[in-house]
Amino acid sequence: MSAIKLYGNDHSPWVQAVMLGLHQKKLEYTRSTVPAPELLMSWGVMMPAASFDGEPWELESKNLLARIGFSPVSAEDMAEIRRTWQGVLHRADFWTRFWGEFSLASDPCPTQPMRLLNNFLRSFTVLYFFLFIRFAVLMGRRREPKSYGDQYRSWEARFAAMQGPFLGGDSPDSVDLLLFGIIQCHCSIPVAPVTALQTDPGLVHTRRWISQMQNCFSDYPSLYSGVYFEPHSPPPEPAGAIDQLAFWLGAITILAFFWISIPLVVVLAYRNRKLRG
Ligand SMILES: N[C@@H](CCC(=O)N[C@@H](CS)C(=O)NCC(=O)O)C(=O)O
Repeated sequence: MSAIKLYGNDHSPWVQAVMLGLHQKKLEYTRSTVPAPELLMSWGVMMPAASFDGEPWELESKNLLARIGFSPVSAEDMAEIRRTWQGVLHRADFWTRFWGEFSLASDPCPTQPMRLLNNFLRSFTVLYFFLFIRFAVLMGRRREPKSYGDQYRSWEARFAAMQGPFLGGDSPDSVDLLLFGIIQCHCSIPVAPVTALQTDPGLVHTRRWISQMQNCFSDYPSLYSGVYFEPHSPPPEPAGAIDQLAFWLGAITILAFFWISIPLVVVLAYRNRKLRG
């Protein structure tokens, strides 16, 4: 594979899984936090999406992982992975925290003018996800479990029974990457599941697996969990001051033009749902 383009923000669990996979396979790729026009026209701001060697953009993290050489994921495993996403709707409890953390997750483009433009434009995707989460909360989609540790019980049993250090054996495979991607998401704007994962006495093997994943990805630049789990590591490099400024200018602009940006969010979200059935 000579050219891989990835679209997505590293706060997304599914984007994280693909980034981890690309990192593990040592595949070179470019990433943008702004969707290419043709992608925006077809799928809105849905992430991750990747284009391999100039081919049309493809969606679905598990398919993208399969495309770069990881194993297929069963529907049962996928459902069990998704169950560990509880708590994610708390990310937008405080708008200052939500927007503040996203202001630090810079677009990675190496060329400064392009990066500034992307940081300006990506504020729209942040508005999209902010409204998306607030709407889900408003519609009563957030359920408070007795313990956020419970969503990891079935995984704890699997971690206790596994032969090698990872579910994939000697090295992480798709299920490790997708599951770890969700943990990166929980840690990118820390929510209650992080405390449960740190302290629940019944999640000893889960914590051991997290440490093994962190050892394996010690040189991965978007490792948000390193702050919370051993072996500890610093958080990802925050955006520079000018990049943050570009992001906030973008945020102010889209809020000033809310009569355009908010209906656009609604149209894109609705169309995405319709297209994906
Ligand atoms: N099944 C997809 C899920 C991707 C997904 O839900 N991405 C979120 C960001 S974390 C998104 O872009 N949502 C936009 C929307 O649903 O309109 C995958 O595994 O890639």
